[in-house]
Amino acid sequence: MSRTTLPIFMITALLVGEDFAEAQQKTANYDESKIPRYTLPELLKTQVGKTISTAEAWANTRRPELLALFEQHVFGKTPTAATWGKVDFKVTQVKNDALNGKATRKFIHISLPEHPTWQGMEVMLYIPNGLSQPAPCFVGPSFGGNHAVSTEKDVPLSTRWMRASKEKGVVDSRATEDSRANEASRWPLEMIIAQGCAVATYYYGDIEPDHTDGWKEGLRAVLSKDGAAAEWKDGQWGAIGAWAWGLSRIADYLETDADVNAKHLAVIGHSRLGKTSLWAGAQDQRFGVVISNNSGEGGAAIMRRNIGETTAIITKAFPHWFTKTYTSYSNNDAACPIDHHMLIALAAPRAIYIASAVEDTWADPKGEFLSGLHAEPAYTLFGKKGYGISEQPAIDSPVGDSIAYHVRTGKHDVTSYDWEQYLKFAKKHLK
Ligand code: GTR
Repeated sequence: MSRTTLPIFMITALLVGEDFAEAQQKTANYDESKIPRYTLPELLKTQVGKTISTAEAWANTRRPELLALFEQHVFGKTPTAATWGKVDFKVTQVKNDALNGKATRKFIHISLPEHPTWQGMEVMLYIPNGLSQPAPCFVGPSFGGNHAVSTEKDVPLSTRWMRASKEKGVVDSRATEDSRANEASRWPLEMIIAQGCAVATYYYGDIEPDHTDGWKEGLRAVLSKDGAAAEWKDGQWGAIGAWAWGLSRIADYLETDADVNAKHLAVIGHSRLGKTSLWAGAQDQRFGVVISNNSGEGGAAIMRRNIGETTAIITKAFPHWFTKTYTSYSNNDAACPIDHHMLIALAAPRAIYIASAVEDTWADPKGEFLSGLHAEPAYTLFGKKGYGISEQPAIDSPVGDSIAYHVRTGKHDVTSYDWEQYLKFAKKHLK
């Protein structure tokens, strides 16, 4: 039988990675009435059945317990500082008249001197000029590298592995001159700078190429005592954990940069990098604001809803994003001791913004809304307010206080509408 005569379900079975996920987008369930009944694990009840009723008990008992559950079942455990050792920051360039004189642009090379086989990460930082005080700063990873985020032609092209994309000018898994600014619409630098905020970003592939075998060439293999020969075991960190680690190392650097107020950091990410930003924000409390843009399954969406992307699909398409154990919840979500409202609650009492797009049904906008709603009891313990409503709001009508949400018009993307909300939100909460 030739491949073209194979039935569709058999062709799908042959696909892997991004292609598999894309094929599933066409056949997934998008019908609310077909979601099986589910019960969410209780946010304020510990594993031994103790009810959490104070902020103190949340901080000392439930938060550490939930963090450990997310390590064990979803993202894997981030190694401790003793594993990676010293972190070196080298400011490799400072340009005082970036963005037509409106900003100072710095490049910072972050490396691990005790692990020289890791090539390190290249951070690009824009700081508004003319401020009388250190700037609050957004910290987020990019899909395409610094040259893709910025419209400035003198930003060095990343030389690392890139996902195949003709439209993004990627040739033989490498960026080319045609790759410049392909992500600029998602990073409206002038708008952010004009609001008095700084932005620090790095290419997620600096940590690990985003494919099933990528870890062998990335930080996870470098830090493992068995190197690329290691077999990944239950509970060990996946790629999302490693990318999130990169965000915390940027926070480390920012603590040394007098132009930035490292007490006013907002972590942000889109899609798989939104899952990354949530996990970075859950672990690292230096991020006073956490932003999830269309993070979907494995991010803000409730995993038990089985609508759009499911645990079964994501762990088959992208097993490397998670710890191995997560795959065992494929078609078995009810057995997982957590759901993703708990990931949102791990930001408490810090401010968190969840954003959906109405056409992004793959990411389950309603499930993203619900995780924020069901995270609210953790915020209440601290006297903080959540959405203030219990039904998903109308399109383009942001709601909420310390937990905020919007579903905007349009597709899976980051737009200036999203950024307008994030800027207002960050300025309100980073005080
Ligand atoms: C999709 C994946 C989603 C989302 C997205 C992205 O293929 O199924 O979970 O992360 O990729 O990162 O763009």
